[in-house]
Amino acid sequence: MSNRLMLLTVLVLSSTLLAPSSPREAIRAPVTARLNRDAADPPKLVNVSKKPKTVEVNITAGLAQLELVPGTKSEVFAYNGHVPGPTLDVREGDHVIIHFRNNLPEPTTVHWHGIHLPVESDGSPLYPIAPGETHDYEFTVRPGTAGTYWYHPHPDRRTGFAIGKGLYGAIIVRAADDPLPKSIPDRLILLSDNRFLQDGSIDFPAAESMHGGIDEENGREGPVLFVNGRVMPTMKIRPGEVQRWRIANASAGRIYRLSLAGHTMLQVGSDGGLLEKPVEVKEILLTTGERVEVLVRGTDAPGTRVTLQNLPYDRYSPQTRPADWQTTRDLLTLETTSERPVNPVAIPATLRKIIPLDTSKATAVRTIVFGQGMINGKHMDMGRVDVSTHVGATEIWEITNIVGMDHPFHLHGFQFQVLDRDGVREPYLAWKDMLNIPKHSSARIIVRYDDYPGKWMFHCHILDHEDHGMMGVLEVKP
Ligand SMILES: [Cu+2]
Repeated sequence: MSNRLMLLTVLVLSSTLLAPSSPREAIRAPVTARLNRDAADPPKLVNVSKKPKTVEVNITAGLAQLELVPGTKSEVFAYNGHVPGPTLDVREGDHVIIHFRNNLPEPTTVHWHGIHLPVESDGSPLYPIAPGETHDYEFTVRPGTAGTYWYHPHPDRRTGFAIGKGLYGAIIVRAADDPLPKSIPDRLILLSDNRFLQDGSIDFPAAESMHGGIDEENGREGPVLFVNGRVMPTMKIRPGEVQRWRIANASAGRIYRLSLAGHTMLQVGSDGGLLEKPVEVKEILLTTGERVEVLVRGTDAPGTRVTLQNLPYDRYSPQTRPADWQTTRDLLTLETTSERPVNPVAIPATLRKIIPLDTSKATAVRTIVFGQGMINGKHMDMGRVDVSTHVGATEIWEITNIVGMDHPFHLHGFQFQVLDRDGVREPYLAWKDMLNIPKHSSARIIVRYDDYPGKWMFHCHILDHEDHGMMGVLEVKP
């Protein structure tokens, strides 16, 4: 890697000078007039079951031609013909059955990111579905896990390609007893970015090319930023209205630093559902695969337009940092309508109780070292077990990033709690399945494997890193 990195450094320095005319930058933000479309939520999967507390849906992954960028057709991979895929909307306690068909020309899986489920339904690379094959994914939604999740393919070494081609969708798990007032509307904000060639095709440069090398190093990014598959859409809010935004990062490598100009947001949830108490935030750092739920209040005068922006965040190593990384990018417009003001709603001071996992019960401390492209000095081997444990065990994982770029950690199957970052105690309790580990830093998490024995994945969620082996296997024995 290091020789290649040096080579890349030279190439990037020279490519930076040439960048403005690069054909890979051909499609940027298209003409503004075409952009102001409503940030309509993606369609929802239709429940075909008549049984109580049962959700039965059909998902087919296949090829499609879609206008992702207005005025340009792209060949994509799509769930039920849509990018993003239709939203899976379920309730705690529901039994969920997904009849899945793979109409793609390559093997795939569906991973239900963040959902606590039997290992056979996790859609890890250990359970591929061949072209033309079908598979039923099945799980019961655990009480206490209401929140925002997402689903995407997780095939061996092809995850970045398959998601980049268009395979990603949201999952909303609703609570039996949500403490937030029912009058608060919720809006999905599913973030993604992509890169296109002039003919509209999605740009996946050859692995051995200079751009392919930069993608492998950085994690593939693109200049076109999408919210729910739309470029710079408009969302509306009534004066005084409070909206619940469910924000998910489905990008391959981009880490978002979100800011709603002039507004604070009230964070109420993270990956595994609600926090104990709302937290006022000015900006949100959202790593790949991560989710956050925030309340946004319409405090502006009718007709006011504000922008949700992505502020610069330096997750990169200096060698391959994009030339324009310091550019602030617009994601969506929030427009205050001239409708009559909404009566104020009271936000509860306490959302729920999260019981901290007991560090004195930990039976092992695992050391996980993120190097460039490797975990603990090894590349992924599906035949190897990297961490072996058993159902019921509580463990502390000490995750250290020894290199000069961020690596986001993801654990399949089990939500964890963050204990501390660089020795600084986590300020509040939350259930997490994603944790950004910034360059040259470390964090400690605690996890309990309550049930569901089997072989689970843990990995860096920069898709290019994961595909190139930055992944390990956790075996939870019965
Ligand atoms: Cu990584």
